[in-house]
Amino acid sequence: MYTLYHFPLCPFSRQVRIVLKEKDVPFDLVLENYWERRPEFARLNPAMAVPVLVEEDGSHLSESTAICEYINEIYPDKSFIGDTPHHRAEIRRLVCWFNQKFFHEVTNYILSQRVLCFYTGTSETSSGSIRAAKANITYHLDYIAFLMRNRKWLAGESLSLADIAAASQLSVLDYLGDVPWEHNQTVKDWYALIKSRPSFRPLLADRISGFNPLPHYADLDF
Ligand SMILES: N[C@@H](CCC(=O)N[C@@H](CS)C(=O)NCC(=O)O)C(=O)O
Repeated sequence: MYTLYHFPLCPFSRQVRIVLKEKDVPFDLVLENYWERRPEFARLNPAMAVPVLVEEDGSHLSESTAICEYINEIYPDKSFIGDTPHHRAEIRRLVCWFNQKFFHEVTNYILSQRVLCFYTGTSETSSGSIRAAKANITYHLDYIAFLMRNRKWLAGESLSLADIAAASQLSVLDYLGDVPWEHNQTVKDWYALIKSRPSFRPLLADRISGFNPLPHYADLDF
């Protein structure tokens, strides 16, 4: 049995949780408040970041993409990283887009200004960051809609790690009520599809103290 060190509103932890569930791989979750910087956690991942996947023999892996690709390789049925070199390259490009660009332009601003400030007892330092995130997200929603003009899913005709990466970022923001779904119906429909998958259900049941999601968060017909 695997153990996943995670934080419920960490998009990278969510990505790994979805992949494990999609593959029907059983795992236990351990809550890691990563800002506490526990020495025991540093021994699992010197970068002090969640997620970390620990195997039964004690070996451990970090970095969400490395973990997801590792799981995909060990459980190759229903691959999420494409079937041709070109398709794989496109999936990896988009995973990178959402894990880096989207995260740094949107999710990280909101997470650090709202959630981390709350848990660490520091006051919000920059309302400008939240304003920037709210402006930036509309460009990313437009980009998702652009990708879907000729595709069923973000990187092609089947669900891939690109969709899982994008939906993980958006689900964190949706929990906090920060996704302007009215901005683009195509994106909303795509998210409704991925949100209705059984692998997504545990995420919709997540609750963290101090922050209640809006009622539509767990509603499949939002
Ligand atoms: N590149 C890493 C990013 C993980 C990450 O940034 N996790 C955040 C929580 S969402 C974290 O633990 N940050 C703590 C830190 O960077 O000190 C991955 O994909 O796993």
